[in-house]
Amino acid sequence: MSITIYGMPQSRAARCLWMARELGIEHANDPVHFQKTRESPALRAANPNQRIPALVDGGFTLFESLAINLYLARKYGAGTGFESPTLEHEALVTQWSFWAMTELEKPLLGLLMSAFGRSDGKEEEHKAALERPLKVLDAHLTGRAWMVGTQFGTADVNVAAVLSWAIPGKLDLSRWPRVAEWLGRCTARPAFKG
Ligand SMILES: N[C@@H](CCC(=O)N[C@@H](CS)C(=O)NCC(=O)O)C(=O)O
Repeated sequence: MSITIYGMPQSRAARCLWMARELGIEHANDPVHFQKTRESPALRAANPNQRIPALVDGGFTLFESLAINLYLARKYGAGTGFESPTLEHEALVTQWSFWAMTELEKPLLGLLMSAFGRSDGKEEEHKAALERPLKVLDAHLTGRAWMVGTQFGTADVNVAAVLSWAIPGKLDLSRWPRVAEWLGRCTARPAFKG
């Protein structure tokens, strides 16, 4: 069965490419540009929203970056730190993945766009919106190395993949030292850099 991840690496597809590399999955990348998503019939077949990323795994298609990562981990993570040993572990991985998308992504995107010269004039609003979730994350990471359980895993990839926009978005994380330190460890992984 062949696996293709649609989407240029400089997009949300990076999240799924990171996960695929962590899992050591053989995969192809069709680097559909985010400005040309409507020009790819193959992408449309995989994702009717015509957004990247999308996954094709044999005859199965899936969209939504973090849902793709949850699927890849569940399907290909057996015997690795990406396998959830219990229902509760899996539930926490899901919880933090949804949390990253709903609490972090939008304000981070605002800061990212601003750093790329496309400011919406709401930088202070975006920073204010991040205060509460970053405080929660900093408290969560107190006394623990990784998001869920004792090993680097799916929740780390999903949350760090979203939060990594803080780096190009020039968000100063020094007020949340455990977040900064954990994000540094996640983004130092060869599979992230790849
Ligand atoms: N929630 C989706 C968002 C996907 C998304 O908006 N992707 C952007 C690129 S990073 C895109 O495809 N933009 C082009 C478009 O909307 O036409 C996910 O995480 O997969």
